[in-house]
Amino acid sequence: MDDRFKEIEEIIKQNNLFIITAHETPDGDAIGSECAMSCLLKQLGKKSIIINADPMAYKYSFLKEAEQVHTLDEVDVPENLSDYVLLILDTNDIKNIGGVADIILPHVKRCFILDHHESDDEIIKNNHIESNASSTCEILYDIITDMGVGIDDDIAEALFVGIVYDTGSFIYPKTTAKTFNIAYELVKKGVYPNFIYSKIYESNSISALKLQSRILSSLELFYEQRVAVQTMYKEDLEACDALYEESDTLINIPLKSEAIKVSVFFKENEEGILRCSMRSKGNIDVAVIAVSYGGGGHKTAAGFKSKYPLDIIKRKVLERLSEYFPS
Ligand SMILES: [Mn+2]
Repeated sequence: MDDRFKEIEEIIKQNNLFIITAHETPDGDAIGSECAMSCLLKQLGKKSIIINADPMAYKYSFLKEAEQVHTLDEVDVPENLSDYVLLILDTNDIKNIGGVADIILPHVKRCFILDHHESDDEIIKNNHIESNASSTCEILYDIITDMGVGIDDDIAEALFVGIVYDTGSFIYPKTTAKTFNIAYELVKKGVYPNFIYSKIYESNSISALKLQSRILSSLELFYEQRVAVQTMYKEDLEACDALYEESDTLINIPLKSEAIKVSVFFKENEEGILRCSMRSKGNIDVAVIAVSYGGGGHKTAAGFKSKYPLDIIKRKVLERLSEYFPS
């Protein structure tokens, strides 16, 4: 048994009822780790429910365990919440779990976070956070194997989805030899990478294609074409008949240009709530900006929910970035 996993493994062994959740607008790593965790608990004879604040993107519905993924507004939240342990995956920021923070978290007997984002010491001490891991699924692979539970087809596919998604198909900075080693083990178990690729990257709707065209046309360039800003209003979603979660990879497009060092995406959801997402290349730390507005993330990928209207927050973020681009 690996000492690093002592606490999470004891929590799993000593309890029987679990609610699994992850961050809002759950991505491939959030869904993959939730599904794999659900399979792990099932194999150990435990009962669990996956409950998220936001709906899952359709593209993940091929995962067998995805039928266990529920949203807060369509699930019957158990009445005996004080008998449940809440496992929070792929975020260590409680603000990021949406309504689960108000409706479930205050009433459960215990909460435990399993994550790979940067965090403060207090949270790291009481939970399991490995900020050098490529993905939550990478950590979960170690836990599942450490617990001696077999990696079946459903677990293998779920973990592979999370790793592929969070490493940008094995190219982002936290991709290591270990990441490839886990992928190798999962492929040996029968995961077919091209099948996963087609499910994640070639299964978008026509609405998503129209949304991409519309959002790309909102592109503005600043600081001698080194900072890209894209904007999405809720009216854009309506006009394309698209879902908010279908916009999640559009922020990566500007970074394909060599000159672009920072990509900023201001996006309103269907309710008009404005979020700012940022991605950077090189030595530009966008997490610092996100944290100062109550958000979080990594050095090269971070975001926050804006309390300000678009024109004001856009000016503030561009001002913050000016230190990297002196004129
Ligand atoms: Mn992740």
